[in-house]
Amino acid sequence: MKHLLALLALLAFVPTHAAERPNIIVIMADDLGYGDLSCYGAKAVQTPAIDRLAREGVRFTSGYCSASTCTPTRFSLLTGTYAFRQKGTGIAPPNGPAVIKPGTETLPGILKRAGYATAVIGKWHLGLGDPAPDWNGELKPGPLDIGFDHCLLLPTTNDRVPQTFVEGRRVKNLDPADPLWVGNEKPAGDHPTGMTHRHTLKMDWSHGHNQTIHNGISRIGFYTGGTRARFRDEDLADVWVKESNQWMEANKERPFFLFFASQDIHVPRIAHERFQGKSTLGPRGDCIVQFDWCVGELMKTLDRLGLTDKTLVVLCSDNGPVLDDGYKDDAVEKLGDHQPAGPYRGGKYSVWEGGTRTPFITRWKGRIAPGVSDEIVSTVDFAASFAALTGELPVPNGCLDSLNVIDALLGKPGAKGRDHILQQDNGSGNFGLRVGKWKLVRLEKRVQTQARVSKDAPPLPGVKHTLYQLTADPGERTDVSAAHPEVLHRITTQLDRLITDGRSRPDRVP
Ligand code: NG6
Ligand code: CA
Repeated sequence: MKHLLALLALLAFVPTHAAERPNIIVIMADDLGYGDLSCYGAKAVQTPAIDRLAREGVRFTSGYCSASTCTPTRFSLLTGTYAFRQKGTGIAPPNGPAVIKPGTETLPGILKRAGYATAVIGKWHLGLGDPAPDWNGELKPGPLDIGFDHCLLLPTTNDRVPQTFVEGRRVKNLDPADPLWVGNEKPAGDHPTGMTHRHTLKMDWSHGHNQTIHNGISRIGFYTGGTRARFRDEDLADVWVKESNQWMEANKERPFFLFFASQDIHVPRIAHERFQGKSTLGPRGDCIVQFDWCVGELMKTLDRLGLTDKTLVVLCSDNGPVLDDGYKDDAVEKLGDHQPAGPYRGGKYSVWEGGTRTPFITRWKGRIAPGVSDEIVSTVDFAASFAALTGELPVPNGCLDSLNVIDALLGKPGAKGRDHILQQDNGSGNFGLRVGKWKLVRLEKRVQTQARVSKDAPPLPGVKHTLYQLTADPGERTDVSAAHPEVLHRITTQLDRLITDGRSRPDRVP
């Protein structure tokens, strides 16, 4: 009887689906464009480690992130829901609260249910605390409250204050005698900024980024204190790699999910000294080289631990490329004929293809047959897809836009990806919707109408739709809406429904 009960108890934990439990590593670059890797055609910079991943796995030509800025893409990656459905998911400010509330169904939460160890290491940029981060106390809620059991974070962005790590729920190495203060107003007294001490900067700013100076670089926002807790930009890549390697080693006996969120190649682009000057593209290219080195180090660890055959690795980016994003770092001057977005139009901040169609590679040695796939897949799909892989299912009212495209992600012959991909920007109301070869672009516009009573009244908002045929016109140059009114109507209606329906994942189907 005792044995029977023990057996029943054990069976209760065995998932009903035939689950596989590979380790899963999502490596997300920051601001890396479709054309920025040599395996995607770049000539001015070489990325041998990522090229190896691509050779050993599937390189997607229609892999997307869900938004053209960081916070909304990361929100959707972790929640499986389009960011535009929730207010406050635009680029998070230094003192922004936690954007993902505890209780939300999340990718790490699903994988935790499946028995995974879960960690996020690197850039967070999804806010901490509620209603604001308590930098000197507990930073709660944060990653540990939405499904991760370990984290080492750059809390916002490398150009936003503060330049300190967060480990678990605390600022790492914070000296209580030197509290950390973060704010929007310049503190009283002698507080050098990028405006007052511009001549001292090691990298000058071009727009914004002229407030508190740290490590010779002025940032967005003000902060004081926390001196012992501050990092050097040059050391970030090494810290992420070391922490990830240790964490993977410590968790090698159980399935793990690692979200490796590099700040490369976001501004300020300050690679470690050993990578400086290693590309002809200036600091932007050097950071690509550094990012590639990180990928190589993580793969070496998998090899050393004998985990390469047991690990699904996914490489992606959080939004498309940008050149001058606020610092004078020669990104424009040294560009030459390098095409950061490949053949695509636009980049970071836009809903043209360049904004979200980004490098996307999956590798699972021995399991994924190497190749190139034109199937449409998105970072918003990780939640439902990895759930399916591990024998789980998102709760019916969660992960509202995450589709199970696991077979396409694993490159199975004949497997279909998405039949449509919705693209958003930072939340301004602009959208792209690609359906097969068609791409609809909806841009908010300000229209003048009879209804305006005086010239001082605000203009009424409106939207403008244009249509492109991507096979003939991948660069989205020629609006063909007049020639294809029925397609325009069909896809506009589809976009309106995607927005108003509140979800796009069928609630009953895995
Ligand atoms: C913008 C910043 C830009 C970058 C971006 C967020 C200015 C002028 N521009 O507001 O430099 O920080 O926010 O980038 O301050 S993201 O990749 O994290 O979304
Ligand atoms: Ca980004």
